[in-house]
Amino acid sequence: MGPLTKQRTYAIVGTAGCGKTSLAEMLLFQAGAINRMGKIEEGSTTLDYEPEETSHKSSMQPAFATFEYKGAQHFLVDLPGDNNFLGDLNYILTAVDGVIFVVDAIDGVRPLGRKLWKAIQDAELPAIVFINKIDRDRADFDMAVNSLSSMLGIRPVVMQSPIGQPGNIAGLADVFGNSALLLDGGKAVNGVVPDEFKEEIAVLRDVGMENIASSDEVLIEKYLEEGELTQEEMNSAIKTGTKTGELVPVFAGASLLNLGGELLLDAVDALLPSPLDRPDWKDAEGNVRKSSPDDTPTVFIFNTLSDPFSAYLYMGRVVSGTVSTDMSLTDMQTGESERMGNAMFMLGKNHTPIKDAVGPGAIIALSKLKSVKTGHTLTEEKNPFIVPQPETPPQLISYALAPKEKGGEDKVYAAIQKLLEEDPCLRLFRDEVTSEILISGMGQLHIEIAVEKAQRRSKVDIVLKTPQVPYRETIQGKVQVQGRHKKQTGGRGQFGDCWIEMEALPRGSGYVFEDAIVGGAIPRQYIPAVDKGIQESAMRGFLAGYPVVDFKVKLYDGSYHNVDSSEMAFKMAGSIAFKKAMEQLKVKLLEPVVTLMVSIPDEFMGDVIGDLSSRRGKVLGSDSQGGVTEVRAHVPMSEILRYAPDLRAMTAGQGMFTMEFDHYEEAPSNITEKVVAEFAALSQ
Ligand SMILES: Nc1nc2c(ncn2[C@@H]2O[C@H](COP(=O)(O)OP(=O)(O)OP(=O)(O)O)[C@@H](O)[C@H]2O)c(=O)[nH]1
Ligand SMILES: [Mg+2]
Repeated sequence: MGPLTKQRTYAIVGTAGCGKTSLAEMLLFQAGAINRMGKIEEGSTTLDYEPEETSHKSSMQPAFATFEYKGAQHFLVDLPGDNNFLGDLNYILTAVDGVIFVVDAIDGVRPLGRKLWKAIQDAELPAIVFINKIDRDRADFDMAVNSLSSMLGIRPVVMQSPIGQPGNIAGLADVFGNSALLLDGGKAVNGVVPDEFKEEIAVLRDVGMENIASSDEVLIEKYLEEGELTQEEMNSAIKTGTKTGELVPVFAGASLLNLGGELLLDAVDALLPSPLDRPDWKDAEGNVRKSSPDDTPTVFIFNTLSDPFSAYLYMGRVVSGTVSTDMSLTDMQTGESERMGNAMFMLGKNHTPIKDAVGPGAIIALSKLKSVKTGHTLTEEKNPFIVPQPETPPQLISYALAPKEKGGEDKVYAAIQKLLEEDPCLRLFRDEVTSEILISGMGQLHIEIAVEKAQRRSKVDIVLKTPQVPYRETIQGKVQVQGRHKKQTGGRGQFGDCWIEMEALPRGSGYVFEDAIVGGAIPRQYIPAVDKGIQESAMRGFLAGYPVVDFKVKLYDGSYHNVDSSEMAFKMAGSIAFKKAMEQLKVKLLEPVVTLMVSIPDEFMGDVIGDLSSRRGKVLGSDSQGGVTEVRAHVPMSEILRYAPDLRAMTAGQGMFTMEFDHYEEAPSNITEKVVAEFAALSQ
């Protein structure tokens, strides 16, 4: 265990395909953790090792690396860039102390980049920026830097600037020094900034110095008086600015050419915080953990990976204290005692046992645990602490699944169920009535890949059927009805009787139950049964089999029988009352509406907007910058389920989009009719 002041724990974050995994590969190579640089194109990188990742050439789950750089331990997490695989982003951000935010030099910051940046800010993590792919023909470093301020509203300070022409890059210049890395026959060698680039670098230096000065009241005065800051003043201001988010230092390079890696590692060392700098951890009960090796040993499990040897690896971040392999800690969610004996360091799919002990900030893999799951906290039972649960976005889309061969439902269900352990954003349901299997996730690709994985691992053939739109039903108005269940068959009868008032609530309210029984018209113990009967019927829907939402039930009267009343009978009474109320009220179908963000070259804007209105979309706004237009719109989910191929066709493959659930809206009557007819056909 190296010195904790030098230890770094950070995530690599950025939009799809900007080069995060390639960057991690370069960093691992520079640090000597691997002795040859793998390539995405060859499927040979250290951190994209799952077969689905190598075949699609894209990351689909977080990957971890532990390595040493200049005598200090680094814990790196490489994240996917696609929204489909980022449902657990907040879990990862909880586990790290800083971020390398990667931006593609061709695209600059993209719409999803804005969302990622916001998550980093919400997690209060300092970040440094790396502008990658500066070697590419169409790379535009200035545009990429400008997009940082225009899209993210941050004050970038360029620390390293590419020199040369796009497509013919000469190297990297240190903006605040005179040194440069010059490419010579494909290798980067140390040198000085060539004369022809000096002026350009001087301009960047002035802009940077002014930005640095503006971040600090004392410095700005000195700068305005003297027009200069010393190297020491700048370094310390950048360090503080990075911590507060006031300044964001920008580095550059080309991961594929192994250019800029060492400078970036030095920047991580100099500018990102150590675990000791981290603010105290607090839980919902007001308990505190200091990010110190002397506090109570505490580990937060923030991710689960599948592993060929021990089924699952549980990834933990040491929150506080010193964790050694001869220790047992208590799972605070289950009360089980768990051994730390199998703690390991990760390097892609490889792991090595931890020999001694690790302090705060360490990212470790645990295996052979009894009850641990993602989100649990392990600590000493006598001194409790529970890391608050990070938020995950709601599932966006559901598909029905079927086995290729008849009768294979159970096998298909089991195959997907195995994935749930490692993927907190996947949901699996089985309709008790139709026995249909439903899978929900973050998007189409998320579900397709999950199915691909399940097929490979469990050797089943699965057919993915049409996507299911999660419609809802709701009511208008208010009524009072009686639900009476009475049966006399031989011996003991069944009797339950309730009066309810059912009324509509505003959109998004869900379901509210009010117990207004006075004088024991219904005995206490049967009241929850009425509620349950109503909820269960509401789940089954009325119009088209979708859950009924946004309504209130007031239970205000009823009667019972000393012998014949039971929970079951009152549940039936509740269900009867619900159905009666539905028959008398106006029932409406609600459809989910998503916020869609499309980013396209300017010239396609007209086509894309026209197409969105034909999908009943409402454009909320658009922004154009650097030749790229970003359109935001509300669109009913049913109209946009298969948007990817259409957008590709419309924009010659240059369009990108993300979407997330926004709200429910009353469906137009033609849609309602269609959905009701489909349901009727299914239930025949
Ligand atoms: N020319 C050039 N290509 C690069 C560079 N860095 C990465 N690439 C290529 O860009 C593509 C995407 O690289 P990845 O490393 O998979 O990017 P990523 O950000 O990890 O992608 P996701 O994890 O799928 O979001 C691959 O084809 C890489 O070879 C670079 O500096 N220069
Ligand atoms: Mg990747």
